[in-house]
Amino acid sequence: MDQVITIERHILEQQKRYPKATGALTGILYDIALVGKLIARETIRAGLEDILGLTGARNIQGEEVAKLDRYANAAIVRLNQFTGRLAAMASEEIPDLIPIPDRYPTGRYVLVFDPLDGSSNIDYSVSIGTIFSILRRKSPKGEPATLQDCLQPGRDIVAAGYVLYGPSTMMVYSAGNGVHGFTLDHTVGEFLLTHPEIQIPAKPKFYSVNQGYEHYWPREIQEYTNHLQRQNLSLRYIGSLVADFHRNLLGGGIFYYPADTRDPSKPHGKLRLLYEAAPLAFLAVQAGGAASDGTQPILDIQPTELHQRTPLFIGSKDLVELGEAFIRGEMP
Ligand code: FDP
Repeated sequence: MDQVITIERHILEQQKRYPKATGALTGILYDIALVGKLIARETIRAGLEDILGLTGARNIQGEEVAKLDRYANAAIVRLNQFTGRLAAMASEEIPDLIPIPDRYPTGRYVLVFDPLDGSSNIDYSVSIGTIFSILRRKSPKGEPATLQDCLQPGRDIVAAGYVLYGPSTMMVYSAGNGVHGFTLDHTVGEFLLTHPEIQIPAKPKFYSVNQGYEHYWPREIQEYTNHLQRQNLSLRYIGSLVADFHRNLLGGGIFYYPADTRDPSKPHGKLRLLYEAAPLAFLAVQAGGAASDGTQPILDIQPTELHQRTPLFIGSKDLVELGEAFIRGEMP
């Protein structure tokens, strides 16, 4: 490594591009890096301490809440609620908007996050991650934030990213000027720039989908998958969106989670628009890729609910567009 660049320095350099910046966005990104280190510390100790397993509760999605999920959610809320930078937060784990308590000042941004994506993998020591996006509030400053502050299309995201807890801990983010990846050096406790200006490779290597559900897919998705197999792509599916996305971001490929007929209560697939699909779509586009729900760019979707689901096709642009073509019935 020629030059050692910490995430703090990198974020600060990015801020200098905007002479009018107040430093609030920079502060939020710092805090996410910090909370990422705290969560990484807990994931490393999982198994040694009583932190594996389920809490016995179910979240808004009806999914079982793992203890680490609960820890990660509480850590993010606690660290961000008193800084005066945020007007509100929204989390996968919490049914409604998370207001900033009256005793603390409020700011110009909202933070939307999935504290621990892929959490059904925790007990098996498989990579998991925290996904986030930061938006400018729409409601007037000084008044309580509203749900509409969070219900903004991905095009309005100011910054987004994730922290991946894998063999190494990485933070990948974009504030609209490329995608940059940092690896946590545990010996000094710093995220160091290891992957500047990430671009999805032109030649894709992987396709990633839960092929166990193939029989529940519409015919065009089955045909699309058969087509990808004939392109000599390797199948890689971790079952942790953030880890699957990260691999394909660096290696090239597509991840998709289409709508299927397994569960009639989930006609739009499983993944959540606001804190899974939209932030990753923002990164994919910044890295020269694309993200679609099969008919339109993810970034164009106007959310109507906090926990709304969407089909997702994300990664290499050509493969995303090919998926859309199959869905329109235009097979090559
Ligand atoms: P998980 O249920 O473990 O939290 O969004 C949830 C998610 O994981 C994604 O991270 C992952 O890509 C997907 O669900 C896996 O779902 P399947 O088990 O249905 O493949």
